[in-house]
Amino acid sequence: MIVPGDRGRRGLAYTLLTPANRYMSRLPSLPGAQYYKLVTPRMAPARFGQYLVVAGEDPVEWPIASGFEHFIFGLGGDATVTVAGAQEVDGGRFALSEGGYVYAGPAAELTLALAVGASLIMIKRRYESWPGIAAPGVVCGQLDALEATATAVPGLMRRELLDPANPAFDFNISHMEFGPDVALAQIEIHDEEHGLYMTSGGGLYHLDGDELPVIRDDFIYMAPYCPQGFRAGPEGGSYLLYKDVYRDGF
Ligand code: UGY
Ligand code: MN
Repeated sequence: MIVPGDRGRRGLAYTLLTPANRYMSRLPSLPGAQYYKLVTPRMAPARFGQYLVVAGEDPVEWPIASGFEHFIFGLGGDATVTVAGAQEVDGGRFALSEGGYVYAGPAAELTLALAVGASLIMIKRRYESWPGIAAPGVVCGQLDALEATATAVPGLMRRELLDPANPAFDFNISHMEFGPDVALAQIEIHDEEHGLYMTSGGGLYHLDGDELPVIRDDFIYMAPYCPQGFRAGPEGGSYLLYKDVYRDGF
């Protein structure tokens, strides 16, 4: 029987969470907002949290204490991230609208202000240090302003929101952009985990032997070693991809 939410799946190595499967959670700091946990470390073995936050009928201000690194990506509407002590832009105030993003390292104290109509993705992770390398500070940017670079697959471009050449980062965020019917070159099986948010179009995702249709606003968690592949549909597709990097898996 077809019911809302029938595309959602929980496999041994992945979850597919569609908008129809989401079920709202609450946080004391976000009265009236919609707060969805897309994945957290309770979904073993995930080592990060990824959340969808949608403002409610009133603006909210959310003070976030230091101790974790955060990545915030604007999906729509207006939000402001203030990082205490960060002077990179306008005294540490970063305006976030669609496609805007902020990374703040584990020492940062943030305040996230959501205007009515704002929606965003947040990623939270305990920073994994590496000897001789200082933790990153603050990075901000705009997806459209980043150069899209070609990959070995014709028709597949990617934009890197955090510098993939900088080993201070223990994760990267890439925007993967597939032309019509373009596919990843292989079924990948690797140690790194993924949080994937579809930003446009759709296609067929191969996840641990299952072939599942995915569309905009779907979320996928892929555990380490989850076999994975993607072929975009006739309109192409794109997704925002979290991947842990530069650490040895312990
Ligand atoms: O970089 C990656 O691991 C990427 N190719 N994986 C993915 O898109 N599922
Ligand atoms: Mn991968």
